[in-house]
Amino acid sequence: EDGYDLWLRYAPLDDGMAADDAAALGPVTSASAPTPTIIAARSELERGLAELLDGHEPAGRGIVLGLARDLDGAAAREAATLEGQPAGAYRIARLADGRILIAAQDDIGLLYGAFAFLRHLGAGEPVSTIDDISAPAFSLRIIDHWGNPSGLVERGYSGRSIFDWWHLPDRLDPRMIDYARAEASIGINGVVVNNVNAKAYVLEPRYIAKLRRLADAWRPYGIRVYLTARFSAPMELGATGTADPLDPAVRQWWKDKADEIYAAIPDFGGFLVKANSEGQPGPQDYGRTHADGANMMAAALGDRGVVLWRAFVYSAEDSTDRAKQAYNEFVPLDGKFADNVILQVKNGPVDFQPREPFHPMFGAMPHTKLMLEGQITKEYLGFATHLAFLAPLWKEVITADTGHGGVVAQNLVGMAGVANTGSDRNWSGSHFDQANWYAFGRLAWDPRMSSGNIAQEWAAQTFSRDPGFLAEVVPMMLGSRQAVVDYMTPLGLAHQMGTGHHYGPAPWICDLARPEWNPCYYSKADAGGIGFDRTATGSDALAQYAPTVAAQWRDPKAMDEDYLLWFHHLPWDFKTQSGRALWPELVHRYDRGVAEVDAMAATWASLAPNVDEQRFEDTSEFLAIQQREARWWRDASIAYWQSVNHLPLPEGAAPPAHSLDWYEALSFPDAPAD
Ligand code: BDP
Repeated sequence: EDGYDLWLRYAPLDDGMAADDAAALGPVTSASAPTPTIIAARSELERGLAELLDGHEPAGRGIVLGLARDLDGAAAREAATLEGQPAGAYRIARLADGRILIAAQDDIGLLYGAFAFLRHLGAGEPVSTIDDISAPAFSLRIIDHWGNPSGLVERGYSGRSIFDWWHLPDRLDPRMIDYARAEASIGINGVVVNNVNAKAYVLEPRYIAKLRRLADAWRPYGIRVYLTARFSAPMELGATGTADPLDPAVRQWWKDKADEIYAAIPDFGGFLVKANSEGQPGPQDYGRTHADGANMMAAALGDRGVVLWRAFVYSAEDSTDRAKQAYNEFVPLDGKFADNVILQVKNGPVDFQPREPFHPMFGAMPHTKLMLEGQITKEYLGFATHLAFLAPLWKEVITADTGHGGVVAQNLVGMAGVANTGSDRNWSGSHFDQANWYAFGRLAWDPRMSSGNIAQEWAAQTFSRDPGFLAEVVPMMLGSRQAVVDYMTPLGLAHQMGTGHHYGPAPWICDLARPEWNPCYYSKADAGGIGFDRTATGSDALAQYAPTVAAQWRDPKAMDEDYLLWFHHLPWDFKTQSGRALWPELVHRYDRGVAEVDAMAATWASLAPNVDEQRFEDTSEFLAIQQREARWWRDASIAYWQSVNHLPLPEGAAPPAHSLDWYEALSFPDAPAD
């Protein structure tokens, strides 16, 4: 058990259940002509059932895969319930004659239905109770890879890139098929294969050939490939003297490039673009707007694909409040983007922090398509080492009321997750980080799913269906992200991580060239207090939210304190809702985080009988690191705040293990920084 099989482990059901299920199941047949996707669905079912039933011969009526148009009688009536549903929807039903029907309106729906059926069985549901109809909430369910052609992955903590660019197109790593199975099993239908900080040369013909090999391999699994395109590519590749989006030669170059890609890959998804952000080129270099740039690329693609234009922008010119910049640049452009442009907006206004309020652009651009970008790889949450289940983080955002009519999820056309996969045998760098990949896909399919249900079905398939095990591991997962928030950045603090690598505490950093690179910029801690005033007396970022939303965060005495210091600069003796003053409350939250990690480690230790030795040990070792590092975060942070506020430790609080100097002197030359 090395984790390679992910949640597609298909571990044998216990004997009684396997016998019952086998009695109710029979051979897999297809009512529809075999296409590569239908063949993939059948073979996944056959493979999964053989493993789950573990030698028990299916003796009942068969499992029928069928497109609605190929079915008749009772099966057709069940399939008709899918009418009007979007691509990929499926229906799983038990027919009166005992057959199991997996029906859909398109091939990919059959594959999704096959995976769903195996998921139900894998989670331990008896065949007799499985009855499912499901459709994806969003049409775009995308994974963004941040790997470079060299094989290094920016913010990757699980080895090298999974893409073997060196040997492509001549050799396709068989892992690419397992990868596609995994993505399809959670409904992912698009993969951006290269870093947002892209090289121009990935648009050269030799890369298009590599991409084509991947596209051909993934097509049966419903996955379209996308490329990050560097805005200055025509210039860098020597074709034009400018990258100005209004220049006819530039426009023609992109059009020709799109035609060239579509000739090789007829279902190419489109371009992802990071423009005028962190030094990347973009339309503003030519005095043009984001809309000018995005629309130029959109015109090149036409109705064949989409431009995913990132809204993650911040510039040195206006660093009064980095959190305001994307909204300021993009909201005035509402309605100016072409139909096939989608703005890809990070979940929060700064940058994938352990907790941020939802991005104020959500709901604020009614005439523009938006999608949410989440980070599955845990750049700011302890890399792959710390256990933090992220479904609660994403749920917090997608269920937030925008105040513009509806919750965030209702304002989206898709979700994109920054991958945490790599060449590590277990794909994600740690076993529990597989859960974040899984959860992202499940939420992009159905944002109404609860974090608890997702954790439960993942853990049952990945580790053990034992109810006693699940009763322990699911709550442990659900509390894990809040634990990280508490020991790293409690009460709405953000960006206190070390420079460059973003691992470990560095609240004292205050001397970097650009103000918004410094942790002290975000904490604004001084002798008088701590926190970023984003009310009208400060940056007034609060005004970017709808009035009802702004109102809920305006009063520090009454608001949800999880966002307290995000929006308010408060004196150290400010009275919090617990009755404690801010300083002891802050210390209390750090301690709570540390205690929670200790509890997680104790829970895990008690689960040894339920988990195979290798994965148990791997996870135990990481939890031990997390216990130590949670203390490091707490102690270093408290030591620094004390150097600023000169306050004694609250009664009963343990003093930091070392002096502030000791923490400041630590360095991490070997931490993966990019
Ligand atoms: C930041 C990462 C950086 C990415 C950037 C982005 O530190 O490596 O390039 O996000 O999303 O969080 O473009």
